[in-house]
Amino acid sequence: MDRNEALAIVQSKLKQSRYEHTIRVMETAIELAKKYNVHVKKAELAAIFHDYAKYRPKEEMRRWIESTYLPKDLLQYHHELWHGPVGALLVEREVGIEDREILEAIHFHTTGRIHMTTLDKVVYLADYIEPGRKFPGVELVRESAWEDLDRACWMAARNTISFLMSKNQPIFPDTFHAYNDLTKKVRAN
Ligand code: DGI
Ligand code: FE
Ligand code: FE
Repeated sequence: MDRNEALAIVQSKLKQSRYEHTIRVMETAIELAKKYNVHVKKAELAAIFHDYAKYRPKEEMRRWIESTYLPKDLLQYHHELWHGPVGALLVEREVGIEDREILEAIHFHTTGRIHMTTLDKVVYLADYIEPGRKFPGVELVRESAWEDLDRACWMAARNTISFLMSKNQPIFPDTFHAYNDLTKKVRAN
């Protein structure tokens, strides 16, 4: 699928501001993919579709999780965490993308996971550092992103966990798994 066809599909599913975020994630993911030798077209497509399910009604997402192979423990956590897994499912079913690496990068883009692939990391980090993001500490992550992919993802995971803890929010296990796994990699370097 080419870029313009993919963008036209997501544009019909997203608000304008979210579509503009998607374009910035795409541009950032392409640059990261070139830097870290990831398949550029896979990074482009995964980035374009990463928030595909962002505006699905909560009850529809709940039904997809209940009725498919998606992990049921998602239902015990905030519905903000559902659009990645449900997005991967719907991008396969509705758009016809079958590439597992792309679908997994979409699935795990919010939380990360243990043993993230380089494509997972590129999409996760592009979503975190795209130029429209204003999180506290994002500038340090942006600087690391062009030097050390694992370190930058580790910083993003750590910031996300700190932020959620400061709000007394529960943390999804994959978010911890990503952080723990990246901590080992960062220490090893
Ligand atoms: O969809 P985006 O807004 O572009 O970004 P995203 O998919 O990274 O979603 C970000 C939201 O997800 C943000 O509000 C923090 C939240 N989040 C990430 N990990 C966890 C989490 N929320 C909870 N409750 N638990 C997590 O582990
Ligand atoms: Fe998202
Ligand atoms: Fe996003």
